[in-house]
Amino acid sequence: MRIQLINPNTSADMTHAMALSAQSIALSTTQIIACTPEHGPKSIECAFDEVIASAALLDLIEQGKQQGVDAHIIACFGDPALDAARELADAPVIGIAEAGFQMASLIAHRFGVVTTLSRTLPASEHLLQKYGHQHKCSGVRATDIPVLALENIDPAAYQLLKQECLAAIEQDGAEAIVLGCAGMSSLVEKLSAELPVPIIDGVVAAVKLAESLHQLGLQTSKIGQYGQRVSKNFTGRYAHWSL
Ligand code: 2AL
Repeated sequence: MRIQLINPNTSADMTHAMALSAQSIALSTTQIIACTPEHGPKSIECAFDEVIASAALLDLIEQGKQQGVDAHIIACFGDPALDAARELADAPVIGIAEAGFQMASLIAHRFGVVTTLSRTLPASEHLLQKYGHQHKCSGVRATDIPVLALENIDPAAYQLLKQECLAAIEQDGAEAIVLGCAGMSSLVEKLSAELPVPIIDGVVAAVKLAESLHQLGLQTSKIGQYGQRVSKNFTGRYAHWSL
């Protein structure tokens, strides 16, 4: 199968790192098509970044659809534009936050989330509520490590991340940890070796969910919320979206 792995920020280095994680876990018959938008924020760390990134992200979903990919992954922990992408796509669209929560809830009574900036805490809490996972979550913790500082992470920042994971386990009662950023994907092995609970990276969780859905022949439901978007004219730079 072919999985389109979209990094919605414009950092090509981050795309490369997550593509390596995805390919390392994927079946030999799975091809990962990693893509980076040309226009948009270098990293996504607030609601403004998400909204600006979403337009280019939807262009990439359309591109993947034209290429006939079998699944799309939105590899940013805010799951930006996930519902809109599902309206657009026929193949499954998986957000890494939802994938991480789903996987964690299967193997732990309660899971913690450890993410980047404190200002993103309400957004993560909001997603937990939206997906109905808030009762399974022991809490969301921030490290205040900026997304781009996760690339070639320095030892002090790594220790901070590990300390927050430990605090989630020891103080909040987390029995598994969901990593709250696609940029943490390359750290999952090291953290798993050093911490006493399962550590879940949403990128590889999404790859495995995509492969399962594909093998089961399951597509996005086109009845109801994720049905074809409403037909209308779009103007100006969005004229290509006219239906
Ligand atoms: C992210 C992420 O996964 N990619 C990005 O640009 N920002 N998440 C986050 N919590 O800041």
